[in-house]
Amino acid sequence: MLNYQTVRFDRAYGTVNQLKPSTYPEIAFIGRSNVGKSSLMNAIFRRKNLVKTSATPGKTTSINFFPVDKVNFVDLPGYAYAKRSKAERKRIGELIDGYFESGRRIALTFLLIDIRHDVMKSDIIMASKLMENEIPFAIIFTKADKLSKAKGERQMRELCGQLNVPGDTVALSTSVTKKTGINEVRSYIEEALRK
Ligand SMILES: Nc1nc2c(ncn2[C@@H]2O[C@H](COP(=O)(O)OP(=O)(O)O)[C@@H](O)[C@H]2O)c(=O)[nH]1
Ligand SMILES: [Mg+2]
Repeated sequence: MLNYQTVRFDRAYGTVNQLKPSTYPEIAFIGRSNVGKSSLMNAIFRRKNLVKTSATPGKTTSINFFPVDKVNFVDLPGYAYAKRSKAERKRIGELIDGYFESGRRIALTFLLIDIRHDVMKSDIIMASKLMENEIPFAIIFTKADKLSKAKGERQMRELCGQLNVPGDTVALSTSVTKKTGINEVRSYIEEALRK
């Protein structure tokens, strides 16, 4: 079992060239701006605000590494944030693509999707890039507290269909406010690291 008490912030990378080759397997978190990546990482770590969260989207514009024992947790910048300049969107797109295309030791990527909303084109593109690059990934539906259990389960099936991912893709749902689904995410991380 990973000892999450050892978690710390290592460093932020603003360009793909700065990335050093993977020393440890990586667990990556990707999704739209404001979907809940940083909040989920804090919940997994049992930390309040180690990973900076924000009510306003578009805050993370770098790739941030958080080592836990001999595993690196990676907070990626959010995509699809309309209020960024065209140049900034391009830089972030290149950063995300570069991370997934540079042959790193990615043990698992969590693609986060807000359980309340239809997926966006950018989510479908992201899922297809993960598949293209043969990156192991699972879906996490965030903000599950916003829907009833039955509605949430229907929505998970519906959104997996919209994403065009294989039928056996693992999909979990989480709520950081109600602390549900977090243990399942931790277990799935352990499973992925054993492979
Ligand atoms: N209700 C609810 N709000 C959440 C949840 N996860 C994140 N949020 C809120 O969503 C906003 C964006 O979260 P953040 O973690 O910064 O998203 P990021 O941009 O993907 O890193 C913040 O206001 C969070 O408090 C959740 O499970 N339930
Ligand atoms: Mg964030």
